[in-house]
Amino acid sequence: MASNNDKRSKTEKVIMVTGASGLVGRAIQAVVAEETSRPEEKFIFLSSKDADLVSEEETRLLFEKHRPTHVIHLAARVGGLFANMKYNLDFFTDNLKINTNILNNAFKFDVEKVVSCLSTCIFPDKTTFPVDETMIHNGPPHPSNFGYAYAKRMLDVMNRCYKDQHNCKFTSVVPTNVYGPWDNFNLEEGHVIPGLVHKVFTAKRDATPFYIWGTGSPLRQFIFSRDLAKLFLWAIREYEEVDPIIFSVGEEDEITIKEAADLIVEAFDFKGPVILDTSKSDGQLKKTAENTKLRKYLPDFKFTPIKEGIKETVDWFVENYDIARK
Ligand code: NAP
Ligand code: GFB
Repeated sequence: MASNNDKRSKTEKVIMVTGASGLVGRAIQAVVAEETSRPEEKFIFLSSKDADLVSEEETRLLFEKHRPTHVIHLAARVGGLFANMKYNLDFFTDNLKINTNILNNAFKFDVEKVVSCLSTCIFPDKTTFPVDETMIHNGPPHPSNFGYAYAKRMLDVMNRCYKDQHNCKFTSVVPTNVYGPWDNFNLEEGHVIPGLVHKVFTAKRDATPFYIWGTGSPLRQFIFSRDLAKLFLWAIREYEEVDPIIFSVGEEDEITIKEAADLIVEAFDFKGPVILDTSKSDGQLKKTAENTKLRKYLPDFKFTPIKEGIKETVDWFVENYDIARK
């Protein structure tokens, strides 16, 4: 296939970002806009309106049109615990097709580097904690999201196959639960922090109780979307391994769902009743990850404190209620 940089200067990078209209993609757009511009880098931010990546042909046409040298691959069927439990099959088939189409075309179009996105929910459920990058395939994931988890594990498998057979530099990063502006605040589809933010907003407006689903005791490590965006840009520019790398706050920053809810209640200055609805599932009780490998590369990277990140997310939702996904 014609090489990418016939007319381009040897150093020019065309960085195609799939799934750029979502939580993580919008944060990457914001960080790139804030950064000192790098003339050798040209970013192309895409959404499903540009192409349905489940379609092999639409994906091929996208690569033909943009001829990227680098790809940050974020696009995926994404959802919280309750969406995963309801649509395990769709999360498996859609993500398997999307990821296969991206890597196959990245190879066909001579892409120099692909950084894809896994998730810490793909690690085995029955394991020792904290988990590290070597443990991804050590047993079944949690049943609530095994469809999504196996499709994401296959991304790592394909990266290794492309390295093995064609010496491609296709790699992946493994974030913990992400939150921030532009998240999906839909109560059925969304993740816990946007779900709780939406529910406190409504409870305060309507003077009704605020319901936290489950017991509130499961533990999570939350990474603010802007921090993750900075780490993605570091990875596409400097991370040279095919092996995955976990992007997470430290174990010491792990909090319970109830503690996250308390921070959201505080950010809204909500004074109404807070009720735990234990008829709802808790899902995975913990998925503690360690970030030793990241700290080896970036010992001084500063994560946004959860209290600050949650306040910024609450303010964003209040200001953008009309356009927010909900
Ligand atoms: P999101 O807000 O739901 O955004 C998903 C993005 O993917 C959107 O830009 C969407 O485009 C695009 N997309 C979905 N289906 C597509 C399709 N068939 N064809 C083309 N584009 C499609 O998701 P996110 O939270 O930013 O997640 C980004 C990445 O991080 C995903 O790979 C996800 O698995 C991973 N991740 C997320 C979390 C988390 O807590 N959110 C944690 C770990 C890993 P439209 O806007 O046009 O629909
Ligand atoms: O973010 P979340 O939906 O998914 O969090 P996971 C679920 C936890 O939050 C459970 C509690 O313990 C729920 O009981 N929770 C309390 C709520 N209130 C709410 C609420 O209003 N909405 C939601 N959604 N949860 C996902 C995986 O697991 O993690 C995905 O299923 C993905 O595939 C994501 O990997 C990062 O953290 O349990």
